[in-house]
Amino acid sequence: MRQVTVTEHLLLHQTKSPAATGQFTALLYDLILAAKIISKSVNKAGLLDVLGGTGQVNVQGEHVQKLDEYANRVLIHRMERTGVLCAMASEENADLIRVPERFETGDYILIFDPLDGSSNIDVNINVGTIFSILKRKPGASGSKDVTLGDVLQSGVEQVAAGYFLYGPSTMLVYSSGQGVHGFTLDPSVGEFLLSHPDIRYPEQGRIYSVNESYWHYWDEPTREVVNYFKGPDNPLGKPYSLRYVGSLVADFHRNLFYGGIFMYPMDYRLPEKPQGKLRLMCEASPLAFLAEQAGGRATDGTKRILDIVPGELHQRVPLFIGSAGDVDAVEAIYRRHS
Ligand code: P6P
Repeated sequence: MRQVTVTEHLLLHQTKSPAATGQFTALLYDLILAAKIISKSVNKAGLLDVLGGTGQVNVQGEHVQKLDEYANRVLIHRMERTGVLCAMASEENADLIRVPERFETGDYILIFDPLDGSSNIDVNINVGTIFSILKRKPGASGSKDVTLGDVLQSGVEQVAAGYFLYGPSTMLVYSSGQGVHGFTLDPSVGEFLLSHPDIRYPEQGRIYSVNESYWHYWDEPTREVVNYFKGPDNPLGKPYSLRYVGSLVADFHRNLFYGGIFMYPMDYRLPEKPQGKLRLMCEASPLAFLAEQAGGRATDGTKRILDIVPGELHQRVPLFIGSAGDVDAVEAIYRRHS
């Protein structure tokens, strides 16, 4: 296949999406540089002193891994200098990250989970960086200081979204509203090259991904949803295969190619997490943007993920995401119970 770099692919598509400007290309270029730096450390995690935890607990109440913290620092350092952002938000930071006065700013807002699935790093399982790109609303505050109101936008407002997957190879999968495209990092030239143009979900799903250990904490409709995929009464005519890595980006990526559904329902295990574990703005929304661009769907069980307007930066949502027919089936079951 002729080697097409991300920049080349962007410029080609940019002519098709007038909303994208040189600013967007610059943003993605710096995001890719940050990912290359993170990828280098992830791939040598066993050899550097970056394994294990820092002993700290983050705003999510989760143990911060050294590589989490490192990836977060790399992204903030790189992206505050990109000159096109007015603000950032990270899964690792409680508050909005404003771009310091000494740097050029622009109209874009970057929201990211620097290293999702990081609890798997110590055992060499895929982890990923998830990102969501928004634009400051026209006529917004206009002044330098971005308000939270500028940032709390529904997923349908995203200009672009994607993820880097650090695994046997390092991949970038992203969409700027013109389909979903996959690029694989060629370490010998240090470039992401187009390897999976126009990714689409297979019509018929055959994999379901959920942590069934929470069975006793689910309500009746959720148990019926899971039974639907593990039983014979579905369009496949037999039980779907259960695949669950415990790393959202890895599970999402596999289902994108093989067809199926990833589920993280709400559960009653932890009173402070009645809406499940996954975050709307830095996990569910960006992946929902990709899912819909690839012909799939994403819901919280009753509402389209992209239509949910966040009430706060780290809002959590139940997530059912994947092949359209599978997500439709989930909503039909919850509707029947409501
Ligand atoms: P559980 C990783 O910590 C993560 O945020 C996602 O990457 C993953 O899908 C989920 O949590 C796994 O959570 O409760 O099944 O261990």
